[in-house]
Amino acid sequence: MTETKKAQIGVTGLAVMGANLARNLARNGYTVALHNRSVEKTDALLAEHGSEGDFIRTESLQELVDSLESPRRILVMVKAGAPVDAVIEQLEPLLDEGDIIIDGGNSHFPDTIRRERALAEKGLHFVGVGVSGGEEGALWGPSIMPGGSAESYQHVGPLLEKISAKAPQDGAPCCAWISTDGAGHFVKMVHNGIEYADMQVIGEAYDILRSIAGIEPADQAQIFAQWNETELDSYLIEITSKVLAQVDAKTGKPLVDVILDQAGQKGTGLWTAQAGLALGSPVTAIAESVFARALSSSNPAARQQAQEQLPAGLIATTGIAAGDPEFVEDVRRALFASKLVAYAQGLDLIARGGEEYGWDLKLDTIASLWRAGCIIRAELLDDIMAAYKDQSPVNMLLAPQFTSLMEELVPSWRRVVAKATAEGVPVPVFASALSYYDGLRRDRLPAALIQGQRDYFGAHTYGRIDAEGAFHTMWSGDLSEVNAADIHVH
Ligand code: NBP
Repeated sequence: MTETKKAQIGVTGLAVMGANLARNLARNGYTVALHNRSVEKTDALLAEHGSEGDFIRTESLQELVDSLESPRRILVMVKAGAPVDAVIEQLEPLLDEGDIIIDGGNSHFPDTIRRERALAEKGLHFVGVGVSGGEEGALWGPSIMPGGSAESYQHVGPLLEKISAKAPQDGAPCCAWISTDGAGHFVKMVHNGIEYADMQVIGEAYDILRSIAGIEPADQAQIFAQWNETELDSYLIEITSKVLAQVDAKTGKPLVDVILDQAGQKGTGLWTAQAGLALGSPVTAIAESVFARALSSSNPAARQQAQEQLPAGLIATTGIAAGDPEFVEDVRRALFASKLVAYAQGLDLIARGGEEYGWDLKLDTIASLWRAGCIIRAELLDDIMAAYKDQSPVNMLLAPQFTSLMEELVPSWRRVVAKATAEGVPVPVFASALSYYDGLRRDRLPAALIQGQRDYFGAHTYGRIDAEGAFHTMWSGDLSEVNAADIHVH
């Protein structure tokens, strides 16, 4: 009797992402067992793409498990949240010690930490994998950020690396083990947070060019295409040029003018901002970009009334001639500087996350994984990778390649933020990123005053510049009185 052929990996959840990852695995020579809660998706995939590779059709999770070689590798691509727990609960009793469940969805990292612990107690591996690149990436090569135990990576790493994007610079796979349990999903979450900020700064540049320099979308499409030849070279700048060039078939207007200006979100930007708040990592550019989407969409009635009722109070400034190339260059530099801040903040959050959750994270490796396949892929990532490879800057902006760049960018950045503010064009990320930059480099921050206020109303104590320890002042109503009653608390 001949043994039935076993699959090297199983995929359950065959919506867009699962189906494309399954096809990618099969195209790369793996035998892939297919499963979906409702069998229609499995059959549709086989009908359309069954000839692309070696697939095994299964109708139940038991059949899926039985079709796999040992240790079993099962990629779960169902909707993030409760469905992942539901699938794990059904799979767990069917599996043997050492088998591996891979969650390739956008799960929240605390859930991944919880699931990994629970399954490890039962002798099963759980690998939370961040996958970026959308539908196309999943099919042709996404950026992959796997967490989980080092041991489980030995079993899943080769497959994931094989199907991942390859960096055009050196052909390296955009997949490498990040660290234990939720590290992969944490890094993917921050990737998405940076993506929010990157998209918002591009949006702000577009708005400034349109409102202040009077440049229409078709001409801006050319400008963004040119910018894509500079250090701004990135996927998001490239698609911006294409979006701005698009004409609406129905009205003949630029498509961007007929799209409702209310941005949606699915939650990973929110999670990044929440993590920044929880870990005390100032991801202001990311948080502002999440809020900018909320401002655009959460209360249309308030926006409508504000347009009619709130005074603009514009300030007269030197005029900008239509299409002024110097101003356009200022905007390009302001965009680049703001984008650098978004990356610096995101990487700072990743470093803080590593400290908090005990992950040994390599920022140069993480930057290298984003060079292809994912939405934030950009030329800039080569410099970021180099910055963290050669040294360990306490902040990305303090790596020599970026400090020297700032020399050239900052005056433009200040001019653009000042001009936009005077003209009433909202620039939440340009402006907050600049404030973050100034906050970092400021010799004395008003935090001293805040500490005084906190000690006044709550005896929270403060540190002194000239002595160690915590101090409390016996605050007097008489402001001229010397505070001789300072107490050194500990
Ligand atoms: P969806 O997030 O739309 O999920 C649909 C799949 O989940 C279907 O296969 C569905 O089965 C299955 N499912 C649900 Br819903 N509840 C289930 C349950 N209780 N038990 C078993 N299966 C269940 O699919 P997607 O857009 O392919 O995304 C998959 C994951 O990848 C998500 O976490 C997503 O956030 C992430 N992701 C998506 C993208 C993207 O560009 N779309 C990019 C990166 C990551 P059914 O067919 O029987 O209803």
